[in-house]
Amino acid sequence: MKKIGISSGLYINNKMFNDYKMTCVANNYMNSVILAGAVPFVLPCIANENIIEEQLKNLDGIIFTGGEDCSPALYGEETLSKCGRITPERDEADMLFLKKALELKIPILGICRGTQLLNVILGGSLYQDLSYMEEEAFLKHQQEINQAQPSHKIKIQNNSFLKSILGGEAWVNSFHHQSIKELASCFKISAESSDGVIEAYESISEDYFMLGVQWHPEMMAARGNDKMLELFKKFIEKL
Ligand SMILES: [Mn+2]
Repeated sequence: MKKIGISSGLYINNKMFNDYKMTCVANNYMNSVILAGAVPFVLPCIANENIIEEQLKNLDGIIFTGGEDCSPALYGEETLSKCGRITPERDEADMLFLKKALELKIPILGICRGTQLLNVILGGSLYQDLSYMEEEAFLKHQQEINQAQPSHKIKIQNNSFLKSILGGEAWVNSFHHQSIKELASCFKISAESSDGVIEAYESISEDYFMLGVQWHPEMMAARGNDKMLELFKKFIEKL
């Protein structure tokens, strides 16, 4: 069975030990990978290149998961007032994971923060809040309904890998207040929402398979959405 690494974050959820950080990642990622027929391995958020290299050597694919905002310094901007919480230690660990994954040519699936992070590390930038877009996004991208419930549509580009999975249009959920501004030159847009938000991209080069999605397919796939499960299955088939 294929082995999929799943990036994680560091969180404090113990009042007694308020500097007691725990490696955390939502179970939906693991459940989606298992439902798609592969084996998940949680990658602890540790910025140590040697450890990361040893971990990645054994993996067939990596999922960069959702989480906090990326540090705007990564794309050369000062932090604006509407930027959310940033976690430099996670940024640093994720950067090393990406560097090694590219060296080892391990295919990557980015989800939400993961998608934004790959874009900024590879030379792109973000709107620190959707309200900073030149023409402000009019859809509700921070939905307030059940996480498995889709809330807006995306239009998917012809000739994209994503189209071979989801077709020309799909309903997605949405839990992001930032979005891609400049797309890194190694990517092409795979999907956009009707208000001009880049909702998915994929790598141009066949040598490095990367697919980034701005929504959370794992929340939908783990709760019975077969179309979104197909996204994980097709990613895993490609490995
Ligand atoms: Mn959205």
